[in-house]
Amino acid sequence: MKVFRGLVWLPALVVGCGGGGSGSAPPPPPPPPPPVPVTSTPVAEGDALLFERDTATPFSRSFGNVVTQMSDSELLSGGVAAADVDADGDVDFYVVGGNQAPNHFYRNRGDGTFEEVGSELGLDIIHWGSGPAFGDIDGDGDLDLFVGAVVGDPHHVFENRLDESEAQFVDITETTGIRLTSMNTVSATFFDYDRDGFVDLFLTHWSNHYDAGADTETVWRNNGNGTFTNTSIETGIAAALVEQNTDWTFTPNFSDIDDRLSFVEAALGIVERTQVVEGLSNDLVVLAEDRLPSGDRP
Ligand SMILES: [Ca+2]
Ligand SMILES: [Ca+2]
Ligand SMILES: [Ca+2]
Ligand SMILES: [Ca+2]
Repeated sequence: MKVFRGLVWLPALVVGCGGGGSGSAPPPPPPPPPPVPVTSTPVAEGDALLFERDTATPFSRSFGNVVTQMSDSELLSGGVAAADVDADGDVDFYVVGGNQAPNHFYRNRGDGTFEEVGSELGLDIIHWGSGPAFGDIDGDGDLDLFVGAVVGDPHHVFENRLDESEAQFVDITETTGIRLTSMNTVSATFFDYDRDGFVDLFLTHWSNHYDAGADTETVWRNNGNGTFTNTSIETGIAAALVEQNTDWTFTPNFSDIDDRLSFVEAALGIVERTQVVEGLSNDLVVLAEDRLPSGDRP
């Protein structure tokens, strides 16, 4: 078993020096302290920083790949969502990618091993899948699933009915109202931006081209009845994205960066910029962005 050892970096210590006597000229500043050499320290077996490659975990995903050339968009296919989907106390994985083999669901047995049960759970779809995300869409306490896709392949929304008679996930895409014209849906995340108790869906559509005023299909408000409404324009997100005619968004994330209790922020990762967006009631407002000058944008 190969063991990857972490490196411990010792930060340089800067020691402040006082000085100066009353009534006399201040002494010259002390010379800078000699640099402390940066060293690496092997981490001992059993140390908390130790990571191991678990070769015993059956995570192999092999299939005959007949694709000889892939477009830039097809290269974006893939992704993993991790969550305790069956609520047994350990994290399971849903693995997406390529159209050569079904997506896989790896159920964590709790003993360090996993079993692939994608077919059993109804999640063994084949498509140019991407950006899976778990979220409790219907608020019944279990995690449902959104799976994106690229190059115009269909996305999917699954309701978790593991505790019901179906004992699997059920594809509810048609009834959700989520209709996408974007060719690429690269990644997704759930977040209750309007704080109505139901998680809303945020999608990123890398490489889609837009005209002014276009709908970017980014924000989907959960109506609480199994359907979603596209609120990309009314929230201001669409206007922020179409400014440069091309949607370069991927990896949407949310965090409360300023500890203001009634506000939340969304950071949309974009190739040449990161936006911080503030959510207030039904409105999303761009607070700040770190980006290249317009002349340097692609
Ligand atoms: Ca589990
Ligand atoms: Ca649910
Ligand atoms: Ca359910
Ligand atoms: Ca909501």
